[in-house]
Amino acid sequence: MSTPAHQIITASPPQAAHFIDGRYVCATGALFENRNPATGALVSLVPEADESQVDDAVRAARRALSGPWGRMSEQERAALLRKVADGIMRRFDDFLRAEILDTGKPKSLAAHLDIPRGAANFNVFADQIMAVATESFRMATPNGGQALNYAIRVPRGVIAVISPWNLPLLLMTWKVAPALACGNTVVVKPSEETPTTAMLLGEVMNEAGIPPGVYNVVQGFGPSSAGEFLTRHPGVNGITFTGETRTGTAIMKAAAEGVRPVSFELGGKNAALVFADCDLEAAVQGTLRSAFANCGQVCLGTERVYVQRPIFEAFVARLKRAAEGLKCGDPFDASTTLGPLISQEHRRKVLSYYERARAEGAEIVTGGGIADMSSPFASGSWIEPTIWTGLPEESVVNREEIFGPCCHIRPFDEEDEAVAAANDSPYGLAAAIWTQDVRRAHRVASRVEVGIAWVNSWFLRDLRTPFGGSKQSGIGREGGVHGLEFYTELRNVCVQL
Ligand code: NAD
Ligand code: 6OD
Repeated sequence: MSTPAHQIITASPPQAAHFIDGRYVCATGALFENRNPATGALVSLVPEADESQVDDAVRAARRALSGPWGRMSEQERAALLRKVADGIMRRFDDFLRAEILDTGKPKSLAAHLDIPRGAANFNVFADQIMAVATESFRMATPNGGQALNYAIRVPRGVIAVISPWNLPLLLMTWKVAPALACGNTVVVKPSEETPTTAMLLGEVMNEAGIPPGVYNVVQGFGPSSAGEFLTRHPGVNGITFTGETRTGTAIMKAAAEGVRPVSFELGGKNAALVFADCDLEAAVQGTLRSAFANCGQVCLGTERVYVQRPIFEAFVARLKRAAEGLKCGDPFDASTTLGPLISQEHRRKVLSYYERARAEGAEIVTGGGIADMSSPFASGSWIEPTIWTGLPEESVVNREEIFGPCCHIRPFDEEDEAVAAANDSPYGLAAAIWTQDVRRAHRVASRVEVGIAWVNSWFLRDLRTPFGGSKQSGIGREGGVHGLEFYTELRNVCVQL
């Protein structure tokens, strides 16, 4: 790749950059601010990719398809992916620090979830690709002979990966790892809120021996910026996206040009169904995590809790006490359990729902406002964990995804009523079912309209299982072998014997 005059190219990562064709590229054009949500302090000035840089990245990815990468066996690719996983673990502290500064999430969460999962994603898809089998059929031919049909899986080509800010490394590598395992090349557009770990991964890719152009990163925003330039680029063969349902609609329109396939993990308005026969303390602790982990910014999180009437009062009282025990504070302090929201803008959105809940007549069990923080956190986007009761099902707060540390709890009497309420949503991502009755657990799990039903647990992940959403929560399933449908194409070979 020649170096245009407006670009500075380096081998090791600066504070923020694109990663194109195996090198860091810092454009001297438009820059945007990346701020630490815990303090409001500037983390880095990030270059915003223009159309020509996105084009550079896509071209690099296309060239790499016909280079050494395109000729590698599954074994060779799997071995490289394991080295990437090792590289993430070797640089654990760098990734951890970057993720905490970009998101404000507590170290206790990032160190146990985000960074280890970043590495695990590469190991699991290295395993999976070694176990892929395809079908074959022997047939009689009209001339009395025989033919053998067998299918092979071929990479789709250049995959655009558009990722969100809530679990940046985890969700980006969840797409990059299967894409690479299947032999594709990628151009990643991380969220503008969290540009750093995708960039750091470039150096790990180089150290692991992933050929230049296989993994590329362009920084920027969505509409009229890097995200849109990438999804509209005719050199992209498929788009995998995690984010809001509304954004998915825009990306699907871009994908229609050129009839490109999409794989979408979108929003949710997830329900927990807590039956009177549950282990109450387990249900309370599970709901505490599902409603408030990552400051409520988990797509699988619970925002609607349905509790059977005999235990309603006890459940509300216990969840209130547990929520009030969450500790806001320095994200780098191991005892901190609640970080800030991702940005002031997102806080304004979440607070508008807090206002709306009041206007719609909610009883505020706890929270409802901004968390009071002292220096240096006073300028961060902190917010109180909030629990409501008493809202009608059709209230806006009970229907729209808020993506903050809040939930509404409503009593129910009969199982059918709880299932109907849980299913009364345009979304269908996840549900958590709390009961000790095995028959009820299986029955309800088969009736809730979601991609993932957890029984007596939440966000317990086996990466070999299908992951995705029903209704407006997604298109397709990834995880295990299920992503093969998106990341590869089946080619039938018919051999006259
Ligand atoms: P978002 O949709 O605003 O942004 C996600 C990404 O899309 C960002 O990189 C953004 O720059 C990019 N983007 C925005 N508009 C675009 C466009 N027109 N063209 C191309 N790219 C565009 O989502 P977010 O705010 O980053 O994340 C929160 C949302 O993501 C929530 O709705 C949450 O439920 C959802 N989410 C879903 C899952 C899942 O697995 N289902 C996982 C995590 C987050
Ligand atoms: O665990 C995963 O693989 C996954 N995609 C989780 C999504 C979490 C949403 O915020």
